[in-house]
Amino acid sequence: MTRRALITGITGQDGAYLARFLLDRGYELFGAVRRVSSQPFLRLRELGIEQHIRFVPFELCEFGNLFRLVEETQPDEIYNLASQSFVHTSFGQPIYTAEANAVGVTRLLEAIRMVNPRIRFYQASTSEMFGKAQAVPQSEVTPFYPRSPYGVAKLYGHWITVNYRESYGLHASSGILFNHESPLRGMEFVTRKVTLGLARVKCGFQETLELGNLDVQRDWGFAGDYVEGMWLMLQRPAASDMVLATGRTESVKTFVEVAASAMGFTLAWEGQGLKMLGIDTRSGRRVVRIDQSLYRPAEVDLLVGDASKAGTELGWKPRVQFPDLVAMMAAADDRRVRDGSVVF
Ligand code: NDP
Ligand code: GDR
Repeated sequence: MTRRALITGITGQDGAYLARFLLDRGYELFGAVRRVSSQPFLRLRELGIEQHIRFVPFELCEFGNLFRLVEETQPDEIYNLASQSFVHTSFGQPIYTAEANAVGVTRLLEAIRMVNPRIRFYQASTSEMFGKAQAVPQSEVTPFYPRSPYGVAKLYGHWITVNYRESYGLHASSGILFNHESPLRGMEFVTRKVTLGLARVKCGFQETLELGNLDVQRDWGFAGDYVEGMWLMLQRPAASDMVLATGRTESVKTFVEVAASAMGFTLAWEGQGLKMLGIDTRSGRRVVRIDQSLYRPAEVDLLVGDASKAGTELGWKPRVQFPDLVAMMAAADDRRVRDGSVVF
């Protein structure tokens, strides 16, 4: 029998890759989309799958809407990828972030409990819950210490998922995913900002690339690998929580260096702290500058995940390695900027 899935946040990076993954496995797919005035379907169009998805109106902050959505679509599986996902914005919009990322999860779980408690549920939890990391590397048993309104709200989303599993027996899993990137990554996140910015600097459309804290370290994987892990979690007989990560951490500075090299720059650093500059030694151009306003009120300095539970129980492991990920993103933005294709 054809399985039916509902993805919230289908217009985002992970939504696009997960949609393609599920369509390839024969799923009937509903994409929950909120009304926005801009073009929300660019990623799905880039993957050539827009026409295979049935779109349904959706807003995480409206219980009635969520209830009707679950009742009308009657899915076997729900993947809750929708959220206010930008950490920096959460400092400026902490209350909305909590409404969407914390209480929004409860609304969806309540709707599932009322409509059909047999629906399997995936919650998009995050390594940001580890924040000021209490152990290195971080695994399912590492204590949480979030450092932003985003991380705090997601931690509520994580625990309410655990709570509905334990209280009502829902098949509800929380995937604690470390950063995962791709050519479809939003432009506000640092990896994509770097690859797009450098491509624009290279073509003369932008003077310099302005960045915040370059010393922070992240465990960066490829989004296409991570959506498979989400699906595998829902195929298990019993729900549980799992870390997905590569186990390798790199600084933002290293990401910039590898991306610059892939774009044909020869980057050297001059100066210290806020005065640091990234110079292209061939042309003498100042390619990278530091902008203090891009620093966060509280930072997450080091994340590196231990995904051995997912390896053992799901047989999951990431395929794309860090240098290949950077090269993939750099090549995509270099091409997009050169041929003037749609940039999102
Ligand atoms: P994106 O920012 O690319 O996508 C977020 C999605 O959420 C978009 O489809 C957006 O819709 C939707 N959305 C935001 N607010 C609402 C709302 N109030 N009601 C309905 N829909 C809303 O995120 P990613 O694809 O990168 O991430 C997917 C999920 O995984 C997110 O929850 C994120 O927090 C989490 N996560 C991501 C990681 C990563 O490294 N990518 C790591 C760990 C967790 P619209 O297009 O209308 O803006
Ligand atoms: P993150 O991703 O906060 O880890 O959240 P982001 O790419 O925004 O930041 C990573 C690190 O880079 C530093 N940084 C900058 N960040 C941005 N965006 N822009 C800059 O100019 C810049 N300069 C330095 C940041 O300070 C930060 O330390 C992502 C999101 O996808 C979340 O939804 C998800 O939960 C986590 O990853 C895991």
